[in-house]
Amino acid sequence: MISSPITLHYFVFEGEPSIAFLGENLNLLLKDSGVEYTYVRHKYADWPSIKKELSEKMIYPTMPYIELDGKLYNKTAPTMRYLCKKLGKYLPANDDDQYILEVAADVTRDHYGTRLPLYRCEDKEKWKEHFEKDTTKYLNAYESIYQQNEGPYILGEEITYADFLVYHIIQDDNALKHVQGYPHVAKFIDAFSQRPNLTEYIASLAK
Ligand SMILES: N[C@@H](CCC(=O)N[C@@H](CS)C(=O)NCC(=O)O)C(=O)O
Repeated sequence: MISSPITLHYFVFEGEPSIAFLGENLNLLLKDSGVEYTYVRHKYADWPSIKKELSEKMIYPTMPYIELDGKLYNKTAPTMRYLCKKLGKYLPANDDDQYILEVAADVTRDHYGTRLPLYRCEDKEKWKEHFEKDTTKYLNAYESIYQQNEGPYILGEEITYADFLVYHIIQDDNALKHVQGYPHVAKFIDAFSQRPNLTEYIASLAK
């Protein structure tokens, strides 16, 4: 149960789309859940002083992190799983499904590792190379993950925390427009974009 408002903290990356990178995974999950929360975006220039302050309150401070019930939680996927337990949703029913979700989360982490070096990269040739070498590889991996239960989500009808990670890395990798050749991924993206608490927000990002 969540009894107090949540604050999500992350950077705002100037010159990059405001959605960029890890904080958005938590933002999407919180928005979808309908729980009350505030999203605070910090300038990177302020990070040294924030980090110093956080060092007394958490192990190895990094963004994003959340404040909940007077405590701080960081590291994206562990924080998502912790929140899911508190919310009582987005979690699997058994260990085998848990394993599938962890595999999917792990794949998104690898995918993120290939996208990160392109931060602020304006070289179209490098993006093309990345798309051909990495993005297509991961879209194929997601296709095999999503086809297992016929979708629209990884485990079938019910969305889980790993679906938020998959959606957002595809979004951050500028690959939402490339999912047509991957029918189960396309079905997932379509279902995700139509979630009642997300649809307006996702449409606003496209403007
Ligand atoms: N594994 C962590 C990675 C967090 C991370 O490296 N965050 C970056 C921003 S995207 C950060 O805080 N960088 C500043 C630093 O490491 O001091 C997670 O999933 O949250």
